[in-house]
Amino acid sequence: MEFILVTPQARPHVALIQLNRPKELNALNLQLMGEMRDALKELDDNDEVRAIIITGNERAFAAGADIKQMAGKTAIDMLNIDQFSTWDQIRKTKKPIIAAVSGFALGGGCELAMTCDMIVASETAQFGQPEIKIGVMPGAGGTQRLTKAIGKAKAMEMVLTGRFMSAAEAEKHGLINRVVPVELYLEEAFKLAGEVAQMSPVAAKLAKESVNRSFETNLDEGLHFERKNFYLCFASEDQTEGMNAFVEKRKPEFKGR
Ligand code: DAK
Repeated sequence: MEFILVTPQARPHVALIQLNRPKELNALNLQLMGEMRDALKELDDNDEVRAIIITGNERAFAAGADIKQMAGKTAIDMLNIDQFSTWDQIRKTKKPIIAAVSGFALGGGCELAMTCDMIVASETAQFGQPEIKIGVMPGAGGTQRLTKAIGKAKAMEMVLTGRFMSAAEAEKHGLINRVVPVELYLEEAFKLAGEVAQMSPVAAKLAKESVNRSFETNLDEGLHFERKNFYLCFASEDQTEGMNAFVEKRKPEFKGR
């Protein structure tokens, strides 16, 4: 891996992926995104990993797709490169992913953070979809996920003007989970990931899938989907362990089976 650093056991059962193109503010070139896709697939298949953190550095989570790499492309180049399969693969990761964001999370960087399941931000984080300023528009879910997270008015303003949103504002409008001082944002993400990693990995996967389904379907279908996943939990050893531990007044030991 050239543009990301992967630590499968950064903390017990918690993996860390760090974007590592600091000079380019972690601009997401094709190679970086391919590495991200492969790393997530590996971590998703690794039974020891129960939660994943994606982070950048203090100055930038990611300042968007690599504009220098995109600048000369034609529509057919973009079609043939088919970046969407990479982004779709990221979206299909079954384990919970937390974005730990400091500094710029712009364009594809904001979209990458929103593809994650939760976002912890530093006070210096800035979110934005500034593609309009370079003559395009969001292409990796920005118009959809941002709108669902913060509502039409605010999303429209960000997408149409390219205006950045501060971490405080992003928290106020429900885009992110929490804001902490810059020296604490990664630690806070580890804390949150650590909490998730203590839960049943089976239930966590099924719950993540069910919450995400709510974005894709109507209430009736969503409830139906939730119900099936709820039943499926009862096929797991973790369900037996979790309920027995409660009755026996002890801490459960989940195994992900
Ligand atoms: N791409 C390439 N290089 C970038 C970059 C980017 N997005 N952002 C920053 N850099 C580079 C700068 O060119 C500069 O490099 P050098 O000149 O030193 O070689 C270096 O990073 C430091 O940046 P600045 O000198 O500009 O630093 P400042 O602090 O002055 O400004 C900034 C920081 C973040 C405000 C500024 O760099 C900026 O405006 N960056 C561009 C932000 C942007 O427009 N982002 C959206 C890009 S479009 C898709 C998936 C995703 C996408 C599209 C399709 N598919 C699945 C099909 C996504 C599209 C986008 O994200």
